[in-house]
Amino acid sequence: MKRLLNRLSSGGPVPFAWSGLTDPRYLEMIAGYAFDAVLLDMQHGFFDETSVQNGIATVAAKGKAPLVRIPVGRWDTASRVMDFGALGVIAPMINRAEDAEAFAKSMKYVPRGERSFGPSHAAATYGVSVPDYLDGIDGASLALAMIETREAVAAVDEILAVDGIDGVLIGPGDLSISIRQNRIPDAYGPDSIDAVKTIISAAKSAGKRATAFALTPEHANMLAGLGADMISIGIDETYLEKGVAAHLNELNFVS
Ligand code: 3PY
Ligand code: MG
Repeated sequence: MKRLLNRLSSGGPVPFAWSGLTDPRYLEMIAGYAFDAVLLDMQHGFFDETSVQNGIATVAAKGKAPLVRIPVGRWDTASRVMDFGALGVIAPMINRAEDAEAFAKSMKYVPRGERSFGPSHAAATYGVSVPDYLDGIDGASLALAMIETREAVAAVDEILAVDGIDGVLIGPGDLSISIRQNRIPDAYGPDSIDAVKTIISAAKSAGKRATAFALTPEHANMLAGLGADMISIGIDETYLEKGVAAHLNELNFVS
């Protein structure tokens, strides 16, 4: 558990995978690539309570850190996926300090929070004793608040100031939708890039984690240049698309 958590806080930008597909063999393969963590998406992906439990076990068994994005406002699910062995939780649409406080409370044990006691399975997942799990988890697990609206950018300093919030995660699609008031996203486009820079520097000033979602390698490289600490790269559709296209492109009988 310590080794996986250390990898998440290692110096350079940490690359992680983003998946909404629940098939265990698929997750096993994704976790086999050079990602340090795999995020299982319960907001827009297909993960439900049973498949997220299995997915966490699959990712952890491959020696990678399981992260989970919960649905909006589901603090019960945040605690529950931690009990299943998640090492970090991403909460979407955190728009004000009160949202961040409720989220942080569900993630951390007393005295920092109100996470209810039930760590046996999480401890067993990593082969550590319950006291060791309790000693290590609050300081090292990641409670990441997604900043993806204009309102959230305005409140980012207060959100970052909440004890138990370990950092922010930029959702560039929704952020651009909120800033442009246009339902077609323009991730990292000209209208929202200043907000992205504001979020990253706010996290740096707070001494907390600046993390972000990137669909393309270009955006991931750009975020690394801006100093992001953890960057997701691609989603299931792009992983498959690139692989399938590479196969077909090499055939001399398919145009
Ligand atoms: C966004 O870009 O809005 C996200 O939530 C990333 O999945
Ligand atoms: Mg979003």
